[in-house]
Amino acid sequence: MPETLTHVASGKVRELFTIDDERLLLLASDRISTFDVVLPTEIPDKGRVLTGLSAFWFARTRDLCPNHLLALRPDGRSTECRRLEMLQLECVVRGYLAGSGWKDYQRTGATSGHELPEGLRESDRLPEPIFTPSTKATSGHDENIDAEQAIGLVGRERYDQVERTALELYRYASEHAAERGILIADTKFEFGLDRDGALVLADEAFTPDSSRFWPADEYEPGGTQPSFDKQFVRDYCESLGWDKTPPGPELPNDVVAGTRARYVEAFERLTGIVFDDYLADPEVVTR
Ligand code: Q0N
Repeated sequence: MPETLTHVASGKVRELFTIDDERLLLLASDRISTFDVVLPTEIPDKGRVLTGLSAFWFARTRDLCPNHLLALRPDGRSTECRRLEMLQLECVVRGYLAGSGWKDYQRTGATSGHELPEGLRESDRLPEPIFTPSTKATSGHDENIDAEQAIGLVGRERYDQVERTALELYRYASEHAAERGILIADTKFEFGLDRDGALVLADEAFTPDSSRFWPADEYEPGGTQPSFDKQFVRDYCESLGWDKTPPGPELPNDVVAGTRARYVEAFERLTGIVFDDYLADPEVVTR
């Protein structure tokens, strides 16, 4: 008999279902978004790449922080997760100055209350990684907030624990990735609490959808950097002169194939595992 699952939440490219009182099923689709718009064309195996990468990082960071992953299903794109009480905070760590961090800095010289040195250029590496929490926007963009505002949402002790944990996770993964030619410019985590009030890493971890991945060999601060995974899609969309409002354009086969190859390349570089071996047995990433 097929399972009957109740839908609990949808993101742009992922969905969450209830399995029972304690477990959720997180399903990663092959949909891709660019300029905040989900495109009508899918990237084959993108959901499997992201699921495998998350499971890889969860397995390797268990000692830094427990996580919600209970089981990786044989399809390679769905995972059973512990149901948690989620913290109402987007936990962002930045090692480089990009996106909203760069925008904040240009306006104010700071981001999320971190005063930064003068004269930084777009995409510069920061003197040290910083924790820049934001609100969970129900519509539109998350808004960067400072420590005081974040403490108002989760309390001081929890804030200190989340900041410390997020920075440790980022240091571990960014060093691992940099040794393999990928810069993790920034990354977003979601944390929850289990029944005992223990902090648990949830959602996805260090995927190209939750992070900015840059090819290290093309890194050139002083402007925007090419995206490791989505650059072909962005370039193609720019070439059309599309106004970046929905609906997005269909992607031609060569852009789909090139983009799929980049996702697979990120997976293989970061995990050291051949992607076909993951497809044959997803558990290889957790061993
Ligand atoms: C949860 N989100 C974020 C689309 C929606 N382990 C968990 N327990 C309870 N709630 C959540 C999780 C997780 N992960 C996370 N919403 C609920 C929104 N996204 C997540 C991906 O799917």
